[in-house]
Amino acid sequence: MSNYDSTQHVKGSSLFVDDVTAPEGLLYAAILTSPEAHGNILNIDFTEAEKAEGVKGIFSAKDIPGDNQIGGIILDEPLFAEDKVDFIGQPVAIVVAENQLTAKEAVKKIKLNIEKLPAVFDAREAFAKNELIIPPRTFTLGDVENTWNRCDIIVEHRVESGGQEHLYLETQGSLAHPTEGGGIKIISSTQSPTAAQKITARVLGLPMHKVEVDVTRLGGGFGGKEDQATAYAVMCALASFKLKRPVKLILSRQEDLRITGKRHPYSSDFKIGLSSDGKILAYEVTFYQNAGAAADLSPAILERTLCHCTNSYFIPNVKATGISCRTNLPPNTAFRGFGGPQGMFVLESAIYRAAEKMGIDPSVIQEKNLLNEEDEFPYGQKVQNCNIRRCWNQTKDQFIYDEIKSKVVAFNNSNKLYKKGVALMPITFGISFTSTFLNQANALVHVYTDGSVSVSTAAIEMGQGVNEKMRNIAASVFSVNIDRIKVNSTNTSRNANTSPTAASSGADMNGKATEIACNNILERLLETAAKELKSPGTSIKILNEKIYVDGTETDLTWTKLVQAAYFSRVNLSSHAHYSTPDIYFDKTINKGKPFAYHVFGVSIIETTLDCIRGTYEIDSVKVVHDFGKSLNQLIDRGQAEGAIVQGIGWMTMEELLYNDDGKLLTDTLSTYKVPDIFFAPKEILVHFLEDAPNPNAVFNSKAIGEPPFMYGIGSYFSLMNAMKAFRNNNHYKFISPLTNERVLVSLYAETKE
Ligand code: MTE
Ligand code: QUE
Ligand code: MOS
Repeated sequence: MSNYDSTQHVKGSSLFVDDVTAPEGLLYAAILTSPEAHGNILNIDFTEAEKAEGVKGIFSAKDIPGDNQIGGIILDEPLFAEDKVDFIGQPVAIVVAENQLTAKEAVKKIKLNIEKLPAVFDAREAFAKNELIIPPRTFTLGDVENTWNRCDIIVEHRVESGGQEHLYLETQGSLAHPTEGGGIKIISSTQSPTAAQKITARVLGLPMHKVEVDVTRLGGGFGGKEDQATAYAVMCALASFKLKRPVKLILSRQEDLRITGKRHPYSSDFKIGLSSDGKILAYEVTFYQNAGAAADLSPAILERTLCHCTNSYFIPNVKATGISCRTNLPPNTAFRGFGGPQGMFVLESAIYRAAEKMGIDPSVIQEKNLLNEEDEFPYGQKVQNCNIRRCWNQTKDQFIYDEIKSKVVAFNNSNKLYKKGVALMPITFGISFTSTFLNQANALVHVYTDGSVSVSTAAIEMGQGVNEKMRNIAASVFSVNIDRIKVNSTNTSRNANTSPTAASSGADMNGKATEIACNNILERLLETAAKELKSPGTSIKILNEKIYVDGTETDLTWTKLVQAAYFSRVNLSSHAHYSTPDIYFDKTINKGKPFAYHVFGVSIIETTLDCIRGTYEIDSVKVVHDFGKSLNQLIDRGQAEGAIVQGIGWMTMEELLYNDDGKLLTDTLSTYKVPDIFFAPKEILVHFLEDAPNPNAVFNSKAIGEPPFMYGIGSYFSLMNAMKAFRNNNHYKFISPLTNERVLVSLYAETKE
């Protein structure tokens, strides 16, 4: 059961940014950030800080040789605040000193004089003030307006979902040092080395070839280091460039919690219309996305919310509007699911509410409206190789849903103060970046003369096991022992113009590029073998490091063949590029075929509620998931289990609280709680859907990183059902996270409805 890195991880010898052996003359940086959510900078006085012993330099907006601009999609985010601040935690300057403590102490000596301005923290309030990141976008299918009069049941409601802290174990950080000729090398904990390279070049006024970014691995990213790692890489690079010394910057946990953006909170309104037999005829929804103070990836995240707002269902008439609202919070960013979970939660709430009104189980509506082959999504794509009904039926059969259900009913009939709930949650998630140009990757493969193989790709290892998957692929193409395959760090000099490792497509696309590069070399090796063995190339096969002619083993082995190829001056290296075929998306009409394929699955979640205390347990999560033909079952199972627990955390216990000034109150791990081993489901059963090869990804596999996160949404409705069993005549509001406190208050609150 060994993953590539597990031995090193267990020994503590894996290198994260802060573990890299300190280069000679290393200096340490600390950040001065805004204490106010909104205001004008009247004056900054560095005098006292500059005088402190050990301080080597202080850098702010005025010291930037190029552009003070780190925006990715929209150019709206300065590296350092210039004359105004827009959120608490916004970087204003960095102090660089002989050691970290000196740098941090000197930061406290800077006098920052800010004139406070009124601040906005609520998305709807920002919308009312027309504070938008981009103009609203609407996806439509059919015609909702002319459908309402045909509906037997119509329900409308508001839905709130909260933010979420990424809580990667390794905080944001970077180490930069000058290279000869005025260049910079950066070691960064980033999912997007190319973004770090490009934006460093922009801020320093350098060509991109003078900036090299290297990433060995991340102690977790979860989307939080897709856009937001860049700032720290650039800060280190700037200081290093100015001082001609290596500079390191590592955020403390509390700084990281306070400064960095999170999953976007959404506030949404829905209206859903159904026929009396439970067919969804029309769905209208408006999403108010709390973007924070700058765009970051918000427009792309909103786009995915709109794409996934109908989840696993076919709805013939849809009108979905997304509004990205600018508030005075740290810019919110990518987080596993990338806006998809927020979209799906609203529709599941709508189905729940409709079922309540109809007096039926939500699963009746869910099942009736599941996608069928060639059904159209609001973004114009038709679903193909649709496995959602297979997953649904198998989940219900395999885990005997009817029995689970009747046991829950029996338990609730015989218990007054404990109640159980159960819910089904189907998921459908599109794979590919909706920005089509990002769907490309490249790989560089070398076979060395001793038969060992080195693979370099754009894929960042962040714990998701992508390196092991690349080894699986290379070992499989060459048919050699996996120990021969080494995966290198991701480096912008070996792999250029790379997309972030995101959208669950890292293993998919870089795996394809690796496969192509390995096949290029294999083809040349087979030619060499043909010459050596004086047989036609078509008769030759490599199997488990031995060379066969027409099925007969020869004396030639993998190592001998590689050496023969070298002495014949055959190229033993290949650089390959892959771009996902046949996808496009027209953002002017919001139609196209944005996704290479979809991932499907269904979960059953059982919960038990203590109706005196409002506390609860997640009893079990039972899943049938479509992994395609899994590249690595152990990794994929781990991804599913981790995502499920993270999704449950988002829906139930993870709560970000702020004071009236916009200061984060839950800025320690004693106040921001994530699921631990005690809270995690007592049982997680993940069944691999059989016979589901996916022709649209490497080795018939499917992406796994994000989709299972959304199974966690089922925990919310499972708990709602348990609450309903306690007090039936109540319409609970749709507000997540459903913390113990919120459950308790809801169980005993007066309702007006
Ligand atoms: N798993 C671990 N252990 N750590 C992570 O940071 N990130 C998730 C997912 N699984 C993450 C993870 C996210 S947000 C994405 S997009 C994918 O991994 C990225 O990797 P992949 O594209 O190779 O699946
Ligand atoms: C899913 C994603 C991303 C995405 C679209 C998805 C993502 C990402 C971008 C992106 C980045 C830079 C751009 C842009 C889009 O889009 O991670 O237009 O300039 O970075 O569907 O995960
Ligand atoms: Mo994942 S949110 O696409 O990094």
